[in-house]
Amino acid sequence: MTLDIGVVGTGMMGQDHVQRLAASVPDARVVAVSDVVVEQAKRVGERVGARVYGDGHDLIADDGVQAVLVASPGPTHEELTLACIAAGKPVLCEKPLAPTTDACLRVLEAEAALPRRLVQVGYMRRYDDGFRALKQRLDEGLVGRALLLHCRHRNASVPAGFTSDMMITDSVVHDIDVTRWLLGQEIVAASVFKARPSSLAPAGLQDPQMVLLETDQGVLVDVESFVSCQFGYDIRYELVGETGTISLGEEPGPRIRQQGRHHGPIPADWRERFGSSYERELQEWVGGALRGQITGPSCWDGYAVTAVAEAAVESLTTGRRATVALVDRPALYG
Ligand code: ISE
Repeated sequence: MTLDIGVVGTGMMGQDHVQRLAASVPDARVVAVSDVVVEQAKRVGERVGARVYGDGHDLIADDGVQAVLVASPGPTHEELTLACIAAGKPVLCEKPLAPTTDACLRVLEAEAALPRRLVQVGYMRRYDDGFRALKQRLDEGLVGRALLLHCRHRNASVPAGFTSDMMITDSVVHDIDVTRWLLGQEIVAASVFKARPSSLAPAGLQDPQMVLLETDQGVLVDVESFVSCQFGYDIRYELVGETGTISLGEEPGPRIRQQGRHHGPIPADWRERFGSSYERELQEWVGGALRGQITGPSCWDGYAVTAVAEAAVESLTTGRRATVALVDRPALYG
């Protein structure tokens, strides 16, 4: 069986997904693409023989499209995901589910009225071998109960227009998702601390930031968000349990010892670091959509992550600890 997919948005991530679906997901076929920049959609569509639209809603309405991947900018996610729900089509929505909790709640309410899930949110770190091994060891009780989680999230640089809020809403959202998934706990408060800004950060960017998250079971999580680190894409975790620690990402690639030195590669960006996670995310999503069972990050996860990010942005603005209050979890999300 093959899943005929329409991809909305052919910018950097949309192009990446189209290429990956074509190259690495045998059960998928990209049959349509859309972008407000139609010329770009045409260029991307031509490579895979897909129909081309200038409006994502027309793509969703196309009877030949069985499932939709939304990779357009965040503010468009709510209306496009709602349109997929109304059309009864499975949708993989790139992060965030939507930029505000109110918008996420509207999507959540629409999906929660259905008998089964249609929406998956693109938090791809859950598909990474290292993150999965970390979770498995923790769940097996290897280091006892989790007490602390240290996360480092460093980008070499960011594009023009990247703001201090986006260091949370675009970057730290991944660490928020990993925290909730890894620990199986909700985050109840966020506090953001401003470090001395790097002289190499774009003017006006509060970079780096330290984000402190508190979970409902008292685990403390610190996230270093540093998006002008210059040297590469550097993602590291250390989980501190009662009897030991589990760490991840210290040596992301092969380590070479030669001529009195040791060195190794550092990924340039997340597409390189998480390439195999994106691949597995797409493979599992396509398999799930064909079986009618979507199991990846849910609308609930998308909503909870945005709610925590909103609290963290509030803390960045006010300088005070901000609490997170979630609505009751609908039955659809277990
Ligand atoms: C980027 O938009 C992503 O989603 C990456 O996964 C993240 O690590 C990076 O910091 C963001 O800018």
